[in-house]
Amino acid sequence: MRRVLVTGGAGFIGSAVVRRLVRDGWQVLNVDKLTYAGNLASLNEIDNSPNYRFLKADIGDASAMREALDTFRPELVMHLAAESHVDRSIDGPGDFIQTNVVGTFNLLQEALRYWRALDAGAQKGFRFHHISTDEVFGSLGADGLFREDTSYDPRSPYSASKAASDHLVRAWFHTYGLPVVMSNCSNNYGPYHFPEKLIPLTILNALEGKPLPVYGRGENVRDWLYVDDHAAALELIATTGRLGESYNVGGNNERRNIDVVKTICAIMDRVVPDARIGAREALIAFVADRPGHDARYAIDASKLKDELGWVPSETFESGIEKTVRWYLDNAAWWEPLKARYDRARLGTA
Ligand code: NAD
Ligand code: TDX
Repeated sequence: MRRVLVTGGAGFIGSAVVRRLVRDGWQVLNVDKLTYAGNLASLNEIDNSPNYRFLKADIGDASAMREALDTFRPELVMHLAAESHVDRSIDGPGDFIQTNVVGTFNLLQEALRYWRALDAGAQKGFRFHHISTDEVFGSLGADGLFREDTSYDPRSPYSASKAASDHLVRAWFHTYGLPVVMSNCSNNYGPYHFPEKLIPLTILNALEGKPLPVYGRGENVRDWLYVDDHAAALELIATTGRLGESYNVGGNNERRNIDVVKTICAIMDRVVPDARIGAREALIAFVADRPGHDARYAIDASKLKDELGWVPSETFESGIEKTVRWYLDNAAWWEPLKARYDRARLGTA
């Protein structure tokens, strides 16, 4: 049976990847520190599977990573663990440098040591897949798309830390021959998304009749991809992507933030009308802009389509409807997280 070590598997995308890999017959070891963003409840549907194991550990802990690799003996490492929220990186960049840069360095060192000690056959089959973001490419004007050869131009502490990690991974391929493959994806959305991010925050505040914060004038554009489409792309890239290559992942779903928020309001008004709240668009509150707010992200995913045959299965319209309905049906998952998030925002936590 194929064995994969996933870092960050208790997070939003990592949990979608773990659920998918277990369903696809992989033996999975999920290594996660369980920061505020890690949540084992996102793995309830597979955590009784004999093919799934969990290890609470920090990717920055060399001896823990060494032991995990040596005892589990994976043929694939999928590295998703990261600090992921741009606003938090502005308020406190230290954790981003520690996990995204130093943690990735540490994991690369341990993966290299593990890979070098494998026999020739196992060495050939081993891969390290580094999962990254389109934010490393910076900010687009009205035209153009991010391609794999677009120059790096990160602008937030988060994207700079992810760019640094991408450079490290490439260096370990060219310098030491570690068999790596990389991917850079656009904004994900879908079930199990932590309620600090735009889409779940908007859904839950709209449900509760609270203000819907839109930064600046809401003109910034993001390219949205349903999380399960990303998970499918990641399994494909991890197993069949060319070594040393990177693949851009995106769904051709560019939307201005204000249009995303209005779309969610319209779905909520239709699916859960509430006379006390009325039309939810009235809840939109334009607030101070994010410092250094990137204007537009948009992905050219043609390399992934042409080489590996990946295409997304959800449109933004189908995916956002599914996502709203998931949050309405899964209050037990988000209620404790949202309550903690609201208290922290109000400074009462
Ligand atoms: P997330 O914040 O939801 O989850 C991150 C997970 O990593 C959490 O479970 C957390 O506990 C764990 N973690 C954090 N620090 C750790 C450490 N030091 N050691 C071990 N585990 C640690 O993030 P996400 O949105 O699921 O993103 C996953 C990956 O995908 C990240 O690398 C991110 O940069 C990348 N990415 C995210 C998006 C997106 O839209 N969310 C888009 C493109 C790429
Ligand atoms: O309250 C809000 N109001 C608002 O207008 C929040 C939280 C966000 N925004 C804006 C900022 C962005 O333009 O919405 C857009 C999306 O914001 P986030 O959900 O914070 O995502 P973003 O900053 O684009 O980054 C996400 O996608 C790329 C992930 O958090 C990253 O980990 C990933 O790399």
